[in-house]
Amino acid sequence: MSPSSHRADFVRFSLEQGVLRFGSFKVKSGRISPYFFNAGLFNTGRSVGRLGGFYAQALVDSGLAFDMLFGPAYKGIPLSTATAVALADHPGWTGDVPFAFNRKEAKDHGEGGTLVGAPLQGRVVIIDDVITAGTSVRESVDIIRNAGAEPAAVVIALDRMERAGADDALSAHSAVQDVAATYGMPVVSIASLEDIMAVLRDDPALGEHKEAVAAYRSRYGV
Ligand code: OMP
Repeated sequence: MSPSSHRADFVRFSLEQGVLRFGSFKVKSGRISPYFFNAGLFNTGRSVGRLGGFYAQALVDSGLAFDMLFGPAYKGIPLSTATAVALADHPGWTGDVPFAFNRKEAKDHGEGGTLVGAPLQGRVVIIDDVITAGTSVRESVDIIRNAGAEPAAVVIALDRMERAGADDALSAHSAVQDVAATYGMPVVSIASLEDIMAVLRDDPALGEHKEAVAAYRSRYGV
């Protein structure tokens, strides 16, 4: 299957699961968005298993070389776990990929510390859902570097492709482009706003949302 059909399949899967919704949503930037992607709603065994397959496929298609995965707490924890499981079964990948994640609060007893899972080493791929301000990526990069490992890439589920900054001072770049430039590492997404728009164009049942999404994109899109 071609990468573009994986992207359309992922948009349809997210719609089926109620993860991608159309309407009116206030997002982290304060903008009112005509769509919202809530990865926390991939909340059954089958759906999170399939989601892991999409992340694994995006990683294999990217051709990136990496040694392990890191999932930032909290949402990145099931995402990185599901991706590692899916990679183990993926025909395009050989090996058994280690993964790690962080706790939000340090433990002072038992195993202690804030890191759980495999030791952070080598080229580490961060697995996250959406990048809006880049807060979670920044924290992950610090954790990985402090452990002496190398942040190698980020894989996200959806690239919203929107310009960073306030309405009266919009940046020329998106948060995703800023992350890639700041840390000198690729950001791979399973799907993007462009793929959502392609599905809206192809599916008459979704046609009513097309205009609002196109208007949002022309106002804020990169
Ligand atoms: P950063 O880690 O700062 O980039 O923030 C990511 C945030 O984006 C998440 O915590 C979500 O609340 C939010 N978000 C989505 O998950 N999906 C969307 O479609 C839009 C947003 C958002 O608020 O921009």
